[in-house]
Amino acid sequence: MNIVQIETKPYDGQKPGTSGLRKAVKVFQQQNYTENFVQAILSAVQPSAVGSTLVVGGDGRYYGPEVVDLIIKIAAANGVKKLIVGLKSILSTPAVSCIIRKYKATGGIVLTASHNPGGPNNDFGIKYNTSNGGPAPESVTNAIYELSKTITSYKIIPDLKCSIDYCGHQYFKVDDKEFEVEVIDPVSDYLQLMKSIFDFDAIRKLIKGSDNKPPFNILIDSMNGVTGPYVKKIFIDELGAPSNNAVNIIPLSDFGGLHPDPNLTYADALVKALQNGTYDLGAAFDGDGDRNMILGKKAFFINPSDSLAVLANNLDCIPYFIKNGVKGFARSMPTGAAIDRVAAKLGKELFEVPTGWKFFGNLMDVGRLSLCGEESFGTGSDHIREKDGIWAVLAWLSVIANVNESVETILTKHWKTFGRNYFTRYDYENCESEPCNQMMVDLEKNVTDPSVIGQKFTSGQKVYILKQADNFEYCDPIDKSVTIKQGIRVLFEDGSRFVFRLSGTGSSGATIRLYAESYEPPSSNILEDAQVALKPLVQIALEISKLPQFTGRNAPTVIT
Ligand code: G16
Repeated sequence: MNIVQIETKPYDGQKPGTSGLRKAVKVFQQQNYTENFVQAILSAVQPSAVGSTLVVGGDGRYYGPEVVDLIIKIAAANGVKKLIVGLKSILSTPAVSCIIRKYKATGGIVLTASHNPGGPNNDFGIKYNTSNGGPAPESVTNAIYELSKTITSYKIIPDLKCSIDYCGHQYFKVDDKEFEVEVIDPVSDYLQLMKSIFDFDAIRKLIKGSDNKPPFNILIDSMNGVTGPYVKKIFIDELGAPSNNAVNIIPLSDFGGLHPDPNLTYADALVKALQNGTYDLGAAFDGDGDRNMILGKKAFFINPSDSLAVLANNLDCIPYFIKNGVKGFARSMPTGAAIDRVAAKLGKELFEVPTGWKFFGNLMDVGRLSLCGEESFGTGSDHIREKDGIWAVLAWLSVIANVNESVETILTKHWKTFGRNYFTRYDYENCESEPCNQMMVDLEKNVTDPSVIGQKFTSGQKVYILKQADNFEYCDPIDKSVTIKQGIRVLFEDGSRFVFRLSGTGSSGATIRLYAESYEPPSSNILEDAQVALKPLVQIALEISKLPQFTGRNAPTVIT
């Protein structure tokens, strides 16, 4: 096999965002664009790329199989020893993490733009995960970016032909050394891991019904993303749910035109299907299977920040935690602080990290973190180093099987014990970048001016007194790396707060996220609609930030 060195020129903007490089498919299809980035990854992880084993797969979106083929040819030319590839390029993000860890691989390349729409006119993405199975830390992504700015050539074996349409081992001779591609079933390793974490018999009993108990009726929506085969195997074949209780379970390269983001706006079909009360629990996942949304009967919505807190308080329903114990908890800064109250009650450490799952990895690796989550519909534990949508549903089913109560009752009882952290997020998607950047600069300047401390802001009957504001900064307790400018927080005397940050996962333009939160103690008003409860605070956030003036938007694209 002949290795060929191809001359190339750098492209601007190959800077990975919150989780990898995400751009329009057409951007990745430009001459050498994808090749440059793959070469930059392999060069950045040198010398370990030489003789290394990498896991490769993605969410099944358009352009994935072509990029897998390129990765095989470029990896072989760069001295990689072995690739473990998902059949037909399919591997969910949690499965990649599981497989990297199980087979002690050097790392993995995940082909996904997560919850962004797919197809020839939509998005593609590439991210690198390290040997702990988690998204590469900024030291690695910065190194990749720096290399992408100066790249002059890449190495490839154009004649290497390798099929990923059947499972098995394929061997090639490159430079007198053996190069192996192993194509694997995407589901089996992940299924084994789930079986080692949860009590499948108990969940099966719940779903099928037993003694005098009727079946617990679930509806799972894979939104035509990668979770389809996992859902079929786990919920239908293994746990006995009727086959029509899972929908959109064939991965499609354009997600069938859906926007595979499991929230109340884009997963509205699930919301509608649950409204008439037929189902006891509904769940949806995003394109690559790491996000989850959970609904109770009649589409009772579980906010992800509450979901995390409920699981934290009930980990003794899950064999994995009974066996391994519960270390600390963590959430991203914008995530509602409901879990902080559980941590305080249980006497556990609580970490507040910037947005991005990669910030949880170090804490898990040193054994200080068991359960973590983010408001962006991410929940997970130290069983892998990615958030895990299917794991989250199995965790909820374990709790329900154990306490024998409905989703709504579990959550209401939780609020009655801990009080309620009302939480909402407003997204303003696809705005023009420049005015958004300016809004953030102005906002930071205004709210961090010492003269605003103590200032009163009134909306309707509510008066908020500004206590403190900053742009969130984080020093990793383990490697001491410092990450700055992670969102502008404005805190008020009564414990309410709002946060503004720009999304790091979009492929073009800018998305502003506004997060608002307030706390009501158990004896107080805990059953109000979150939108009603938080409206005055949101009003003030819009006023202080002048968002409507900067963006020309009078309403958000998505409200959670
Ligand atoms: C990614 C990260 C998450 C993070 C989210 C934030 O999610 O993996 O840890 O919470 O981005 O997105 P944004 O920067 O748009 O607010 P995913 O599911 O897109 O990989």
